[in-house]
Amino acid sequence: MPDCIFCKIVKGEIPSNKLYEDEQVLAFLDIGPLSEGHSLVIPKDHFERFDQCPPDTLAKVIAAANKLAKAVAAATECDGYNVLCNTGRAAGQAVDHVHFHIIPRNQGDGLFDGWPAG
Ligand code: IU
Repeated sequence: MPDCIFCKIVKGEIPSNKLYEDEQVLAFLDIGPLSEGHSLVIPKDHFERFDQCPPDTLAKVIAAANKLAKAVAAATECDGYNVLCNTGRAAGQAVDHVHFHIIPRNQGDGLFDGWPAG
């Protein structure tokens, strides 16, 4: 995908602050963090949407996110975190290369006020 910004990050054509990398998965700091430690976990292969990513690839991405979330939570000493995969413009997906956000949260930080309900 020549015009995909995340593919360019995978190929090293655009720099990123890498947090984790293996054959199939890359994790890096979000360039516009919602909180300290906001990270993205992506498959190296290009899939536009969550529902287009094959389950075995998804399993690798989630397994990496699982480890990374623990490390990010420990490093930032956050109270909690969100793991999010926006899919489609209506749901806030801006970059068309499937990615999971890990967003550290703290009590009263006001992020996502009103959501999730309760
Ligand atoms: P979204 O779920 O597609 O809305 O999230 C895209 C994220 O990618 C968003 O948080 C951006 O700050 C982030 N990002 C990035 O980390 N590096 C980039 O070069 C670009 C976007 I473009």
